[in-house]
Amino acid sequence: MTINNIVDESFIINQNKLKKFENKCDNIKIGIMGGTFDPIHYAHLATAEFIRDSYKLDKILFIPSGNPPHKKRKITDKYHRYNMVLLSTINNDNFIVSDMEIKREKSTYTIDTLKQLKQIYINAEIYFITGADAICDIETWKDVEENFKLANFIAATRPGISLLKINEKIKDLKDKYNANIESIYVPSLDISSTYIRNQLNKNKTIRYLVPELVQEYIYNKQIYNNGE
Ligand code: DND
Repeated sequence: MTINNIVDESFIINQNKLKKFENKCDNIKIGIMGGTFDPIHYAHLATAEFIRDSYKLDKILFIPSGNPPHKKRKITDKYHRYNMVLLSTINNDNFIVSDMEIKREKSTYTIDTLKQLKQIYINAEIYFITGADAICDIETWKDVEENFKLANFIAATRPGISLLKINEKIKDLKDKYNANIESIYVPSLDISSTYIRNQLNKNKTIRYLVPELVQEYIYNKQIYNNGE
């Protein structure tokens, strides 16, 4: 089977997961894993799984950003990034991918996503998952205070940023915005999308850093080999 066939199959499997989920989403806890995912890697997946288990979340919705306004560099085509998230989640019934930000033409802000999620999943409780770096930058996000009103936030540790620093930031956010936010220690995986792109630029290995299908997709589509 070619990688394009596997993407098509992943799309259908994901559509079925979404349909089933939307019919049965009352009084459930949904974790949201938003990201540029350029590319998605095992630290994203392990963090999401660890938090799903720790917080007894029913499902994790992966939401790849369409046009992330916070990224200054040129990012990879959104459909490639979306396809790689599909390929990464095909084997996990608890992981579902949403294309709501991919479909949005304008800049993708979390506040718009949370409002949309609240309309779709009316009686669900929403937990937005962020890594330590994202939580430290959260005050630069659009309508930061409103984000905190619409969702609980979970800030995961990430190599290089101590739990102490995260907890100081959380205290500050709670004081300023009355934010519902908690930190969680997740097993450290010192992997980043930047590191993976650099490895690819240097024609070096990315094996065991990303799911095999993602690696195959990257090589097949020849992304990340043009100095970006
Ligand atoms: P990133 O571009 O940082 O995602 O975006 C994270 C989320 O923030 C997305 O949903 C964005 O839409 C939202 N955001 C950012 C800026 C402004 C606004 C919204 C706004 O509304 O104004 P990455 O693909 O880089 O990473 C995805 C997640 O995984 C992040 O939370 C990151 O911290 C985390 N992560 C790790 N966590 C633990 N260990 C590692 C990690 N690598 C990435 N090794």
